[in-house]
Amino acid sequence: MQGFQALTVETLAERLASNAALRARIGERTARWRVREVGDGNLNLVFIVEGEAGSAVVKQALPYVRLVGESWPLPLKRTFFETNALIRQAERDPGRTPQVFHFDADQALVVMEYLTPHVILRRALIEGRRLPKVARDLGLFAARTLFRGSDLSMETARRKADLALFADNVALCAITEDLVFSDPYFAAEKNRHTSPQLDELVAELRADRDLKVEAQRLKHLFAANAETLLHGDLHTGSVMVTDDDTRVIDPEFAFYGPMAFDVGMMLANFWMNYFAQAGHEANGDRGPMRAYLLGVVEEIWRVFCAEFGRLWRTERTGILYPRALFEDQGDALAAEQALDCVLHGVWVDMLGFAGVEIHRRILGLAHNADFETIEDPNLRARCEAAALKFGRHLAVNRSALQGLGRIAALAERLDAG
Ligand code: SR1
Ligand code: MG
Repeated sequence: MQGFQALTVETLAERLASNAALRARIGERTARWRVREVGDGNLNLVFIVEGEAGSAVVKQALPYVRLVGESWPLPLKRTFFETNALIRQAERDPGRTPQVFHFDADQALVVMEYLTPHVILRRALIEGRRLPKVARDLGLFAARTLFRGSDLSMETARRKADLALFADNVALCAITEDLVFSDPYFAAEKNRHTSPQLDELVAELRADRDLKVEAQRLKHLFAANAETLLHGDLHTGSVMVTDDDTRVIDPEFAFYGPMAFDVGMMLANFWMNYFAQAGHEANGDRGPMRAYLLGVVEEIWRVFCAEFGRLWRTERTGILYPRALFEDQGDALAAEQALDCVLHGVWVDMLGFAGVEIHRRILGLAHNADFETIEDPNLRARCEAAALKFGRHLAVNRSALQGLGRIAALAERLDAG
């Protein structure tokens, strides 16, 4: 076994040359491989490799957080979790993830399909691109992966084995536990809100008892409700798109947690992009884009509920809500009543998770380009302030919120200042 060594653009071809399957896929003449490092995420190296026969992406974990450096060690095993999650997601929603070609545990690397001409969804939204299929694709992805990874669907021994397998993803869960649920709400060392214009609002949020209690209740859910296999980091930087295709990438944070977490994080990132649009107005009128984004949120949720309901009626084969207690008793409405309860629980918690995700992207360590690419600091601060207030409303009032129409109206009011 060779000890771990980080790949470089110069060494990659030689290091992977002995793998016949990769040579067949990329090109036998490895000296002709063209290698670029394109990783712009917070954690890993990402190489695009193109050769005479084809192409691939090589993703390699580093033994530390790339964004911070060697002072923050991080287990290499995250590539194992990512690979296993990709395999399961491909079974549960075929065609929605990149195909995995090769995994090397010692070198913490996974080789997968190079998606081209895809771009990162977050970038496309910042540019004002309206993707016609993305809402439906993401709604279906969430419903299928969350339902099919749970006790609603899985055979219990396999589900418990998976629960144990992913339970070891402790370090990445700890990142979320700290960065999403705690750090934004006190003067944590890693925090860095970049707009001093927000100081007063930030102090208000950190003194907000109701908000802090809700954030901890959500953290409790995240840590203790091992409901299904989550993607774990389902933001718009984890999605690659063309007009016709949507692919979900990067599930290295995968673990068993509450269904509402993936849905909430996903919607939060569309809402943040909505609040950032005012900062990108210089590149053209963003009115239609704003309407599109609120429509995307509504469509994701509608498609998610419809598909979840379809799976509930046709694939409910796990230990939860057994048919013997519901359909087989001749009470046609019983299973529908139970479904409504489950979806209502996801709705309420999803709003809370969305609220804290919005806060952490402005107040915590890991920011997003939606706001960070707004050049005018005052304008950026105005966009961020509106998003922070929106996030607070979602997190604190989640049990009382009545539907996406009211939430869209609130977003429009805050956006208008
Ligand atoms: C230290 S890692 C910071 C963030 O990057 C990842 O994409 C996750 O969102 C994580 O919270
Ligand atoms: Mg990522």
